[in-house]
Amino acid sequence: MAAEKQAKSIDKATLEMLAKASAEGISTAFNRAEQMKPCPIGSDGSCCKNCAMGPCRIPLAKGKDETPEEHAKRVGVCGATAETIAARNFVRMIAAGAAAHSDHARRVVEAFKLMAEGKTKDFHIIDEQKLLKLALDFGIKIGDRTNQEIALDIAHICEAEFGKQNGELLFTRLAPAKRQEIWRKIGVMPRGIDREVVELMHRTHMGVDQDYQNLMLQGSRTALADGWGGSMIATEIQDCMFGTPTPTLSEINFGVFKEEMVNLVIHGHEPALAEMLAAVSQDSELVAYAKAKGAQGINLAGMCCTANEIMMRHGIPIGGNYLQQELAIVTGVIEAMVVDIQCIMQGLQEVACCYHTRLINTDARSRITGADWLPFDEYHPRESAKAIIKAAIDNFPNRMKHKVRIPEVKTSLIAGFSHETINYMLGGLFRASYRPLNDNIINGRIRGLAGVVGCNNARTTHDSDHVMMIKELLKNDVLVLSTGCAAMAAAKAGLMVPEAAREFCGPGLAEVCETVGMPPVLHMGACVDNSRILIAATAVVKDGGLGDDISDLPAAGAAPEWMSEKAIAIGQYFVSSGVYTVFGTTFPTAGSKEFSEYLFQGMEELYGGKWAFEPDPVKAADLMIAHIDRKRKALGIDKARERVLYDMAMRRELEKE
Ligand code: XCC
Ligand code: SF4
Repeated sequence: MAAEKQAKSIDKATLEMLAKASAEGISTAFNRAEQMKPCPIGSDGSCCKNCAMGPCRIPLAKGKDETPEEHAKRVGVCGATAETIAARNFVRMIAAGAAAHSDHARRVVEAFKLMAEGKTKDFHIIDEQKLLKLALDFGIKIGDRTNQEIALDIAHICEAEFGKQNGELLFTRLAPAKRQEIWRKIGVMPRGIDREVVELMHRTHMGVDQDYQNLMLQGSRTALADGWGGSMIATEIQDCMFGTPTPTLSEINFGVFKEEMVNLVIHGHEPALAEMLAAVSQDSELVAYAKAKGAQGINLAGMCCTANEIMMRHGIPIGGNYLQQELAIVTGVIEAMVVDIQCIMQGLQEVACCYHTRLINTDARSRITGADWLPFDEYHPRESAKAIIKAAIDNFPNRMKHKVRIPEVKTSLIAGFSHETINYMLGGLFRASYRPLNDNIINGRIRGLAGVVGCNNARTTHDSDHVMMIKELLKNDVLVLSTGCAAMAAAKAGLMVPEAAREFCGPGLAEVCETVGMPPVLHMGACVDNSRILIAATAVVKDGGLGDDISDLPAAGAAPEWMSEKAIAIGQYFVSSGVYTVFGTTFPTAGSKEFSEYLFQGMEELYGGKWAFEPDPVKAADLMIAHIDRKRKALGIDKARERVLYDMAMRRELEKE
């Protein structure tokens, strides 16, 4: 019997555009994934090309019966074992991911510094409170100094965090005290971000570190330099300069594109340009110019994490998540797709060529052959943004009318759940605190917390694993915190409105959400904003009653459809921060049983957190729930929970009547 063909997506808009793409002969990641099967040795992490005696490919072990002689043969030319090779490949993914988040952060700090120095007039300090909080965190004198002066000190300190040769990254001080001690004891407290990435690259060079446990120490240190360093710097400085998100109503999916308007999609990760586009897109001169070209106005939408950034702060609608990027162009109404860095498929250019869409590169670090080049000038952001919008408007008359079709699919969402918002929402203006959240976890209405984050992956049904996992968690009273493309999947499935609580949650969680008026899945932002989840987890610890470390919390993390190296870096910093973290789709160390077991078991002894791999999203959710229940038991709050379960059974009975 032929294997059943896997559905490509659960999203109607995506399926509609896939059909259109296929009818128009457009190649997308979806069909390329069918044609290009993953290399089995590479996907297991068993291929090493770290020197020119290789590439060496280590075949899979024969299982338990493997003799020592057979085992000894399964090594590379230099003698590297499957364990070493898998570990080196794994930690190199961490290095790349940490580098990506941190280079994003560095750019944001540079823009912040230009603002503080008065070298650009287009950006300002929007969140003064956060500025002052950062000044306190860093021990900067406030007194009667101006915001600009304080900001400049903050910029210098943040800049120095990248190249710090010795000493600890400053934001690690925000972690629970016990966690900091664990890191110091193991020797993984991160120094400068650049230093950790460089040391990791050195240690994975041919003939250096060949002990997988030792390699993983540097893996953890580098990942922590991301989570409690680069990513956290990005989030905090962005909040200062662009505003800390507060609850915002918006919409998501291709239905946000407007046929009669100039449609501009901003895709990538850094919010500076996106912020400026948002600020000038309704500029009266530009709107008049668009009208002169026959459009009714200018419609800005986001894609991937940039979308999360400007939706969280301004309610700008989201076009779609990672696997929808090529299909957005297939609607035939995108005048320009403006890209900066990360998660931008090279395939976009070929798709753009089949329509009138202009693909516009804006960042010198990230060029796509054939795409237009309109660089973002950080000294003159406003002018750059205007030039880009003008280019989009100029392209409006070139629409190929016969190729236009916008799926009538869009969903409402409420987003903007920064740590500060959660604090305020639960505690109120005068007593902002996490106390009500902790109380509801202790009394069992909320069973636990889950961070569901990460990408889409063309090797699994688009959005399906995210949505199935999240629904299973909600049904079991687990409050979900989400970021990145996972958050967008949840939003498209209608899980980010308060009304979702009644439909999808167990009675305890539903009651809490309805009382507070919040959705059961809290959108916390882009992937760099996973740092917000770390801060929220720390706030729960500090509020008391649930242990004294992140690893004590009834909480778990997951990235069911992950694909990027950034996701591995995120997973590793969650694990190293004490979180049980489940990945789906595929796992990049399967070629080494011993190393995988270290990730799945051994790490827990050191960190109190560990990795898991489970491609079935419902089973993965159940693993998370079982972990949450173990933690509840250890805290002695499992009894309270049992009573609530009884109520749930009663409620089901009531519903039947
Ligand atoms: Fe990229 Fe950030 Fe992954 Fe989405 S979730 S595919 S990394 S856009 Ni960050
Ligand atoms: Fe092969 Fe060793 Fe060179 Fe890797 S480092 S390619 S295992 S010889």
